Amino acid sequence: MTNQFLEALSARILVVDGAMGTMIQREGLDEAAYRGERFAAHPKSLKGCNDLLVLTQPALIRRIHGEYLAAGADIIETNTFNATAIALADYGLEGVVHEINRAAALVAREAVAALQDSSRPRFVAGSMGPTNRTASLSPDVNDPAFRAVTFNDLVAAYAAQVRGLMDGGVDLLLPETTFDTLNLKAALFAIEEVFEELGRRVPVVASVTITDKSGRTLSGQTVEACWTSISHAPLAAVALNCALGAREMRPWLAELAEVATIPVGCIPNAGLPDEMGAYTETAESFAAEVGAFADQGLVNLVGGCCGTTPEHIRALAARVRAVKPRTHPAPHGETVLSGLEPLRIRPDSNFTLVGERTNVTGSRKFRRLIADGRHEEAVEVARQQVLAGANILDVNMDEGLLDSEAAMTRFLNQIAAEPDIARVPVMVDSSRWSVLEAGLRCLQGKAVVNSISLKEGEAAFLEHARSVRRYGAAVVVMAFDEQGQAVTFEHKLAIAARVHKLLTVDAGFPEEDIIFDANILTIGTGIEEHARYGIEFIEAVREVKRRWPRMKTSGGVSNLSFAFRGQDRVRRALHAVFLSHAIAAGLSMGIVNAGELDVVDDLPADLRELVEDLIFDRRPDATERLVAFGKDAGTAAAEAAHMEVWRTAALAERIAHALRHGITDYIVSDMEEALRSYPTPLAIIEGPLMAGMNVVGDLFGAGRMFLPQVVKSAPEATRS
Ligand code: THG
Repeated sequence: MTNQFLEALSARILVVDGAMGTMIQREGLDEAAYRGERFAAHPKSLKGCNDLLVLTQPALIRRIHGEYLAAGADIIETNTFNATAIALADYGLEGVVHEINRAAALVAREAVAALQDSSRPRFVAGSMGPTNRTASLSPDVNDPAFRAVTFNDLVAAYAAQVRGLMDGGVDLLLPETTFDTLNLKAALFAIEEVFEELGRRVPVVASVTITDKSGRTLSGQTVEACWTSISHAPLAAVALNCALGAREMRPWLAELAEVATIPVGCIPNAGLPDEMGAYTETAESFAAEVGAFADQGLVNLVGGCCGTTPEHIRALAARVRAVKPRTHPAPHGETVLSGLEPLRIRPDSNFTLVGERTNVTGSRKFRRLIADGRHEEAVEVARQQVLAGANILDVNMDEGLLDSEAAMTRFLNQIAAEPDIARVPVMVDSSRWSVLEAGLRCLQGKAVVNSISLKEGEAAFLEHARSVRRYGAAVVVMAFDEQGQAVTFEHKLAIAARVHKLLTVDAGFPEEDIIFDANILTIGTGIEEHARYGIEFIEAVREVKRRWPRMKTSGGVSNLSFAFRGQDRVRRALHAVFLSHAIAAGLSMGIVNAGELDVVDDLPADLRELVEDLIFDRRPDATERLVAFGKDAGTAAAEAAHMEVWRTAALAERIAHALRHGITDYIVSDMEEALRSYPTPLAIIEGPLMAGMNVVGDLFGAGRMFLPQVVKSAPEATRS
């Protein structure tokens, strides 16, 4: 279907109108003017309620639209910035939401119809402000998990606004001035809901506000993280508006223009307000600043926000008329998730670690903390996982005695207030859809749903998949179907093929947002049928990667070793060896105990052989031999002996070992010895220290060491 707005947007730089508020302010309307006849007896003061003017002073609003159109605006915005039940509640006007939005669209349409210029089409954009409440932040300093508005409240409020705007005949919708991406995601969710309800859609442009020079939204996301959070929505364009003036906006506009695979807009204020609150940029300087962005190929859409007037728009429209619009980059096909910051999983990326400890079924300690309401200590578990190198946090509240939906909501809201945790994306882990959905409603970032499957058939699977997509999350799909859990290579691949087709063809999922989990099942149980579980997983990963290179693979690594509970050294060795083979086969990510990963090359040869015998089912007595090793290794004396063998090696080797493991216990004595054996301190740095770091570098380069392990070795090198 061709759409005039989309055609115009691809043909030239489009100009959006300027501020409505500035123009209304000039009129100096009093209380009576706001009320008109109809609201003369309204119980609350209405002065300042600009959105009401489409009902009480429609001629004024129509005239302002006309001035912007005459100035050369291609797009005029409806006077509906605050026209949601949430924002209008301040005035006691929740009851006229539909009416205001419909009337505002009609008034704007009339202004377009009255224009004596058929040289090009003009468009009416339904303006949808952020509301006066924020879904990702707590207004209560004593309770970081409190929210004054929920995702569902916002969806309901926005849906009502969208119905009114669509009823009035807008050409596009413009959720704008986003300071919290979760509010915007709710707006986009509501828009899709109403489009579906009406069986009709219009293009959508989303606009975000960077509030300060840190380049982040008020709710803490970087520009790319925010773009990632909304990249699922079928947007016609994405823009930055408001807050900073054009000059201060430049780096963030450049960042958006770099990553956005759709048209980009820039709708700044008329500069930063001075001490009196007045906007200082003249029409000429404003047009020059924004015009420069056009020259630099950064924009497809320009316009004015607070403080701009028809003069600003006239100058701007003239300035960009002959400038070519930006060409946007093609979709890159890479998996990108986000918390406050983006997580890009590129083909050459290192293995992605998903922290497993924030799971009430996977950690006794975490379960206790959640059950006892020790929220702050529970948050520390998340922090530990991220500090230990987790790139994503798996959060699971599936415990019979818990209200899992409430526990999920509370915990996600709580960690949202911790910048060093909220930095990373969240994987919402539950076997219940209601819990997954509760989690998605708390997350402004692009999250991962863990998991859905074909267990209950295709219809339920597709319904959940479409819903996940509307929330803007990636999805883990377990190798499970109507027949049950897939244990063989063939069954796993058959499910992967079905899942791939259903998700990409029927549910509109991009391949890179699908994470296939081929089931890491427990080995070493003594049951014959379990012996090949490790092999079947690794081979399935290899084949999935070969057939669908953009699809990701994952697995719960600690499942593998449940049979060795209590024998930590064996469990860790199993995880390290299994992971090294699975990663070599193409495994993209794994749910692991971050901070408890061994480097496979450091395992003693005998243990490694025992572990490989078990994983690759190389001998029938592999389990018994490993259990026997585990019993011996479990004794305190054996642990101590193992720990200290490396201390008997030569100095250079000891330094290399300490570097690899981040062991700081012997720095002083080793360095004293080095100072005696090497001619100068520089010789130590250039000799054994460099050699040690090179080993770390090589292991990392070969994918045999993970970033957190490398980072752990860095302080050792610098302290030396
Ligand atoms: N695939 C997907 N999601 C998953 C799994 C999977 N989520 C849950 C699980 N499997 C992955 N997470 C864990 C977390 C902890 C443990 C295992 C898997 C674990 N816990 C210790 C135990 O049970 O022995 C408990 C230790 C303690 O209490 O401290 O091993 O496969 N998609």
